[in-house]
Amino acid sequence: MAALHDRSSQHRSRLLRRSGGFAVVVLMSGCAGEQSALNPAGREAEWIADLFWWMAGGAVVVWLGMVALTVYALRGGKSANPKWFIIGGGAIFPTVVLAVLLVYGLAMLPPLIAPAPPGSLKIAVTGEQWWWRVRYQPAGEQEVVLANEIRLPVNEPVEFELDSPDVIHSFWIPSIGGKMDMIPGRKTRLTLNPTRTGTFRGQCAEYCGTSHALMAFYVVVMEKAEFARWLEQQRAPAAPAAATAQLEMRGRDAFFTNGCAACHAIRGTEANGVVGPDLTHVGSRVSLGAGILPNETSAFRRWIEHTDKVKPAVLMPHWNMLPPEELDALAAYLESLK
Ligand code: HEC
Ligand SMILES: [Cu+2]
Repeated sequence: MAALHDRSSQHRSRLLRRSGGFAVVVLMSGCAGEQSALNPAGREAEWIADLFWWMAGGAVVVWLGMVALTVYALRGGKSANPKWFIIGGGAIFPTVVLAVLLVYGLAMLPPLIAPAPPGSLKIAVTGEQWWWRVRYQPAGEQEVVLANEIRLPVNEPVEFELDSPDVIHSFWIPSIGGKMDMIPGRKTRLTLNPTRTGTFRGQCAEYCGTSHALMAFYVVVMEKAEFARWLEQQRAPAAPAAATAQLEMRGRDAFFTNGCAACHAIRGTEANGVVGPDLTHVGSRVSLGAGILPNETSAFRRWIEHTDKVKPAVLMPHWNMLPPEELDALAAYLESLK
C-alpha cells in the first residue's frame, strides 16, 4: 500500500512537473512571435511593453509583501501598533503606488497620440466586414489603393487615418503599437514608428460581427528604398496575362463572365468594382482573405469555391457551381497577379 502510494504520488509530481513545464512553454511562446505586444518592433510598442513590465514587476513586489504579512500574521506575529498596518498598507502605500503609475501612464499619452511630422507617409485604412481597405498617401503623390496587407518603411513615422463605413472595428498591430478604434462617421489617427524589419501580424480588436476573428492582416516592415520600390510596383496596373499562359487567359475571361468585376477592381482591366478588396496585385500579398489563408493557387481556389465555409457570413458569394477547370483557371489567373 505504501509502495503504491509512493508510486502514485511520484507519478503525480512527475505529471505536475511535466504539465507545469508545458504550461510555462505555452505561456512563454505567447510572448514571442509575429503578434506579441511583448516582443516590440516599434517605438510605441516599446513604451507599452515597458509600462507592462513595470506594472507586472510592481504587482509581484506588492504580492510578495502581502504573502510575507500573511505568513507573519498566521504565525501569530503581533505588531507594535496594528493601526499603522491599516493606515500605511491600506491607504498610504496604495495611494503612492497608484499615483506613481498614473503619472507614468499619463505622461506616455501625449507622444502616443501626437501626429506624425508633416511630410510623413499617410495610410488611410478602412475597416470593412471583414477585411481592410488600405490607401497609401505618400506626401505629394497620388494615392495607391490596396487591401488586406500593410507595408511600412523601417524607422520612418507613419500616420494612419482610420475609419469604417458601418460597424466599429479596432486596428491593432501588437508588435508595433497600441490599438485604435475605427468608428463610422469619424476619423481616428494613430502614429507608429516601426523599429525593425520583419513580418508581423495585425488583428481586428473589436467585435464586429460573425467573422470578426477572421479579420487579420500581415504587416511587412521593409528598408526604406525597398519600400519605395514596392509601392511603385503596386501603383502600376496589372500586367496583362501572357497570350501563352492559356490557363490564366481562361481565368481572366471567367473573372469577367462570372461578374467578379462588379465588386473587385483590377487596375489595367475593365474591372473597377469597389465593394470588395482591390485585386490588382493580389498574388503578391503575404496572405489571402485578410490574413487567414496562405497566398497560393490552391487557397485561391478554395476561397472562390467555398467562400462562406472559409469565412462564415462573408459578403462575397461562393462559386461552387463552377466546373473544376474554371475554378482552376480563376485561381491561376489571380495568383499570377503579382
Ligand atoms: C458581391 C460582391 C463580390 C463579388 C461578386 C465577388 N467578390 Fe470577391 N470579395 C468580396 C468581398 C466583400 C471580399 C472580402 C471578404 C472578406 O475577406 O471578408 C472578397 C474577397 C475576395 C478575395 C480575397 C482578396 C484578398 O485580399 O485576399 C478574392 C481572391 C476574391 N474575392 C475573388 C473573387 C472572384 C474570383 C470572384 C468572382 C468569381 C469574386 N471575388 C466575386 C466581394 C465580392
Ligand atoms: Cu473588425
